Amino acid sequence: MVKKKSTATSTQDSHGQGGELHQSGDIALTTNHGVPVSDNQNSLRLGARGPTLLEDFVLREKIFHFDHERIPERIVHARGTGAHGYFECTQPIPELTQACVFQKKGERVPVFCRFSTVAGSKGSKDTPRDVRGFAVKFYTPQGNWDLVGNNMPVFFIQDAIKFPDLVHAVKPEADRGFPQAASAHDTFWDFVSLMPETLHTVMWLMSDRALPRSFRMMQGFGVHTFRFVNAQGKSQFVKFHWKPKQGLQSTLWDEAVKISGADSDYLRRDLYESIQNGAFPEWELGVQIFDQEWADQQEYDVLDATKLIPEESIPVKIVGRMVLDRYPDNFFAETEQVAFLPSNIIPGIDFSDDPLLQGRLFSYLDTQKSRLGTVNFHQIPINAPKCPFSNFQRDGMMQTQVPKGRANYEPNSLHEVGEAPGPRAQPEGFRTYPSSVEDGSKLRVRAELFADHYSQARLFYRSQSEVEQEHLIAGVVFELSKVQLNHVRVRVLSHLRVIDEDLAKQAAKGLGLDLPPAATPARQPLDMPPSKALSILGQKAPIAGRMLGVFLTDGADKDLLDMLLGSAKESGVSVKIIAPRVGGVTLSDGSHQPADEKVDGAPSVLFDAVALLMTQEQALKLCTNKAAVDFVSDAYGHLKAIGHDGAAKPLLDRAGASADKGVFVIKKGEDLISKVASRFWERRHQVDGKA
Ligand code: HDE
Repeated sequence: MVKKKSTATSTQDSHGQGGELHQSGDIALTTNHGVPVSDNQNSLRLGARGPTLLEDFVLREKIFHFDHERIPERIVHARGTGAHGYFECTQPIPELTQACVFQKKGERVPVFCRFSTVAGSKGSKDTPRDVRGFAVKFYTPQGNWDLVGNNMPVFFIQDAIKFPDLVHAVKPEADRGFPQAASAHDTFWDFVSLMPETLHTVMWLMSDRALPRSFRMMQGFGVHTFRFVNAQGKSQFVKFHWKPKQGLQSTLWDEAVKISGADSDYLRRDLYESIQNGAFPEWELGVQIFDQEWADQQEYDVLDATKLIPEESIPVKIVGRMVLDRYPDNFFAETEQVAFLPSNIIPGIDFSDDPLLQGRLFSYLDTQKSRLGTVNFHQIPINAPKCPFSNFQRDGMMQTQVPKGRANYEPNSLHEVGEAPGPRAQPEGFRTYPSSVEDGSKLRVRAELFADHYSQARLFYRSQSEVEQEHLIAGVVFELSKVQLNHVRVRVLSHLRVIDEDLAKQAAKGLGLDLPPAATPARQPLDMPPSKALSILGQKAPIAGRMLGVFLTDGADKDLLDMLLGSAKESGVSVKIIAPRVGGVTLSDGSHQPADEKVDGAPSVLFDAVALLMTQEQALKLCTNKAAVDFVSDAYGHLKAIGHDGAAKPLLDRAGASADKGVFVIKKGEDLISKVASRFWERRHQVDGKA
């Protein structure tokens, strides 16, 4: 049920002598050079059945342009989707930063935000087990600020020099070209097993965080420590957090696998549909602020991107909100061509010496040149600042600006003879914070505290709820079962022992392997107090923004359907109607109800909860329809709420879905809508073979 934009123009149809359709109308179709085209169906030939002529400039231009339509995909984060919106300051913080976006309550700047997977290529699926990119471009009056983060607050490696190795290891294996978009293979885990600094992020990767139900239901993190600088030149450190108003939600692994078959565009469709339906996704922007003195007292190094700062040690202060309210008009022009640069910062924000961040400052600028082909990529509308920009950089491929006059150098004295001298430096413009380094020697070494590879992996594991720990262990067992090199599995287990003995035991049990001796840590890990904020299940799960699948047959109770739809609307829950055939059904009162989907095309994995409204006769019929039975058995197996009208009982029985707190007869719409965001975890042992 998506609203469509339409632009009506008049079109006249006619048919050519070969029966082909010709459409003419009031908007002229032209060549790229503006020549009106009379026929967009036939190339120029010598006679109706003769050879095509080289002279046909219309054909040649069209094919020539088509041949070059693709640009290189991003080397990582190739698959993504984005949206426009705004950032609004809700809590001014001039005492912390002079950044213009944080000065005045209620002040807004436009943003463009792109979400992505990391490992897969552009045509891969939306729901692999993977980190997600969360990149935001703020178009501020002082230039573009890009906060290029992820949905996890830590990263695999500590030094940019290891990034090509990490990416090679996780991408499809070099000789065979697979697996696509998956970390469950030898080379990734080989790398992990030899690089214990990866383990903290690997814990996140094996957890529910790597299986987001929606881009709208993920947190975002700037990851690195940055600096804020205020108007007096005083600086403090800052970590950035995005907190979704829609709450956090993940899919189960079995769901993710099935979603990728049912809808490989699941997450981008979800973003598109929610924006088109006016349910604009929203996040709060929060900051953790600390100074050098505090940083010096910690057992970990704040410049190490494999470490987070628990919210319990430094609370997250909410300073603004981001709303995404407009889907791009054109995917290629905007989402594909957007170029994020961590080096895009504005006065009031500065970098820290995090060696990963420092490497990124080079990489992104460099990669845009090879992806977008020109140093002028900043002139593409999606990348151009929305404030005036001018300097003496000139020319280059695809230059679209037409500078006037001869001032293309500086200093110049052309103003003395009345000519335009061009732009001049601004003393109040961006100034790098004059931080000092303790040791001024040139060295290829890591700072000592970077050697603690296990404390925060342990912190993360121990901060998960029991259910989440089960998922994490299942993730490790699944991935290591796909690893074919036994010595790699064994080496990973030796690291898990250092993280948490029980985790290692369960993983070894799941793999059917003996526990090897524990790895020897470079630095003894510490026990940090568990952090509630790291668990998804410990947090609120709002129902607004969720999706209900209503499976109907002929004769379904019209009143119950109306109650469900009314209650869903009131609570901001969207609904898809599923029927045995897409033409829809005839309801109990004889009215016709169209369907959004046919049951075979919309399995229950696509919904947060389901309703079954049918007659007993139809329910019995559906017992021999595999798609209908799977619809119910998967909803049950995935621990979702299943509301029904009583008549669906034969189908529930056939699917093995017995009544429990989550499988119930609906009397009123709220009965089901209030449970749309819940999973019935106590049911898991009915379906996981452990009962
Ligand atoms: Fe990236 N990363 N990255 N990365 N990254 C890219 O830039 C790189 C890292 C992130 O939606 C590339 O335009 C290096 C951390 C996002 O367009 C490339 C290192 C974090 C996106 C690149 C890192 C990220 C990218 C590929 C280690 C979270 C997608 C295409 C030093 C804080 C942005 C491109 C979008 C994309 C390099 C590590 C996030 C090759 C060298 C840490 C969200 O430049």
